[in-house]
Amino acid sequence: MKITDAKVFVGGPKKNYVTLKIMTDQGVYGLGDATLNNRETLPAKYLQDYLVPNLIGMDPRRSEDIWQFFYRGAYFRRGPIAMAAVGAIDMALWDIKGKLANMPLYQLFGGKSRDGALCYAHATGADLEDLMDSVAHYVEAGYRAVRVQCGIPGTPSASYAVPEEKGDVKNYITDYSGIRPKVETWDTGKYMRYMPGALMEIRERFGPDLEILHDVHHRLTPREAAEFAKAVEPVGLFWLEDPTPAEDQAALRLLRQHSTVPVAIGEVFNSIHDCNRLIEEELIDYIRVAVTYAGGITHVKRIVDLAGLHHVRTGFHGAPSHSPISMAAQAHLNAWAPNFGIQEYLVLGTPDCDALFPSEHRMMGGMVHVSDAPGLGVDFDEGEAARFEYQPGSHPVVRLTDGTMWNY
Ligand code: CS2
Ligand code: MG
Repeated sequence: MKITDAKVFVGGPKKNYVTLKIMTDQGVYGLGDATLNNRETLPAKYLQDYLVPNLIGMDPRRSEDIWQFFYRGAYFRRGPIAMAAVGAIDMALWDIKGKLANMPLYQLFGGKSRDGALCYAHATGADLEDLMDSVAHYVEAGYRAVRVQCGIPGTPSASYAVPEEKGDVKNYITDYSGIRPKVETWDTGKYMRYMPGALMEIRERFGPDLEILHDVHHRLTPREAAEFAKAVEPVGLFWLEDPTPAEDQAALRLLRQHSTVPVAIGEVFNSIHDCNRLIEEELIDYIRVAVTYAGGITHVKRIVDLAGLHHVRTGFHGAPSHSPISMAAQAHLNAWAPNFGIQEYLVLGTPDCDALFPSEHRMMGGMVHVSDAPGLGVDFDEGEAARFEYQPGSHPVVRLTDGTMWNY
């Protein structure tokens, strides 16, 4: 069996998805997602110029050897661009494998460990009352877990994932009005003084059963993170996400010494080497990698197994950054993983997106129910894809109140 061709598409509704389609001499094809928010053309070029020409003629069933060929074969390896490209190939090869076996992928991993996978939505508010309305909306829609982000009084512009106007939704972080980023302001002191009380008010309003998550988006130093974690402990968070910059694996030691708040980190990690110490030292409770830019199913499965040895559960990244293809790959991993924790889930549900990526994966009662179709269980409509083209966009950048650049 041989790979005969592979095509890369960039574009999508309100989003630049990078989609890989691998064709074979037996008519079976596989799909992969190489989307890398705001840098979408780069994994596409890496695929087109370097990986796809090598892929033609290979046996698609040898997914492990192909992964090793592209990983070990690159002297300058790893990083989000290369790992997104390798990850897309890997997903597509698993899709082909499942179709050849006539089984959904979760069966090839070891079968289902659960019927539905708990997921969380993003509630956002320009201020706390606005955020309460947003939380209520998701609770009414059946979600049992909600990530909460709100504006900080006295901070001059919206901060991470917070809408500028009351009632607006801030799920899509990218601004497609151009390549130059908007500037957001961050004030650590105001945030640290305001947010613990705000989180407590949400807990009091919605009661003990709602799972509440909060994302700091890498903005605190280790000492500040330890103080913040201690302050939010009475809220009973499901997790505190990215309290410190992700580059520093030792940063969480101080937080661990001062607080028992569950910690989640890893959405920007690209390999097991970015998180092995965090996992082995049991400095985190949830690992947030995404199959997209952490090297696909083959590599993420290794991370999940390492995590399982150390009581670390999964909480895969599922921002609208990912296409329904990698969300499908994660749905299969979530159905199987003995150490599944939760899934961030925002991607399904817009009619344009569903038409571009038809699938039977279903969200019901705040849980994702995996499709039983062979392979990934998601398709890609090339006719629909022709309606969209690449649109340059940018995340905001962050400055402190005196103008100093800070972590987005
Ligand atoms: C976020 C992301 O979902 C999350 O937890 O941290 O939305 C992140 O900001 C984006 O993926 C950046 O592209
Ligand atoms: Mg995050």
